[in-house]
Amino acid sequence: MRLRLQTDGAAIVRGFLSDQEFGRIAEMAGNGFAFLEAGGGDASLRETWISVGTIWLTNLEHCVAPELALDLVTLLSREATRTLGLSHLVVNMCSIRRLTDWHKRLEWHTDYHGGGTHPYDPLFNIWLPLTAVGREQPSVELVRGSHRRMRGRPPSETGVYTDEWVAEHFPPTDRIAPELAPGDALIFDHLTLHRTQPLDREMVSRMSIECRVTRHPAYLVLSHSSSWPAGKSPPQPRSPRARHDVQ
Ligand SMILES: O=C(O)CCC(=O)C(=O)O
Repeated sequence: MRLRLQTDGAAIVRGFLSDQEFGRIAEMAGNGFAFLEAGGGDASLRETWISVGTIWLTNLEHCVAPELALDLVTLLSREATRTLGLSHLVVNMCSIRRLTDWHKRLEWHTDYHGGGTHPYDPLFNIWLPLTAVGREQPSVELVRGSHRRMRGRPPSETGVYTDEWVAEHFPPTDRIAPELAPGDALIFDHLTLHRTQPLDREMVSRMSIECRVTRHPAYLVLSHSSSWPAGKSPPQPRSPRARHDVQ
């Protein structure tokens, strides 16, 4: 089924990363987690890794060579702009996740209500699996079209919605959990309801990047001002790759 960002609140972009880009990123992410596993990092860096299995993108420079971490930010910004048009990568809202414990999966939520992204509206999550997902390893399950109805809702206390609540408000046929290959991207609106895809086994092992990109005018200005990292040109929209897929 073909998804459209505007109407479905989600889109799949096959081959969002080239094989070479994917290899570099997967290696860097693996090295970041290996650093933490070997006891590296200060208490706050280790805390998010231990509690939720993530490294904030702003902390990656403490886990791998800082120039590699900056390269990753540049690459993600460039690919986001290439795919979504003029946009700004919200680096402090991006993270790398390694899911090894099923109990640390994420329940139904929207990034807007549960992830603190509402000040950046409109915002999209470019979810990049660094492992094939949807069969052996969990994909992200989302409710197609939910972004429209979720917009009017006040922020919930916990940001989490129960399965019963979702079943009551949305037809089961609107739920999708795409199969994605390494290098593919699942892009979704920050108002789209989503969770870690449930699988009928407890063993999981997957890495992914949550890459949050805003189109809020104030941040677009920022992306194209002097605040861009010294020596780096801001990303320019190039001939779009499959842009029609994500309208
Ligand atoms: O990695 C997952 O399973 C869920 C990702 C997610 O909820 C998010 O990126 O907001």
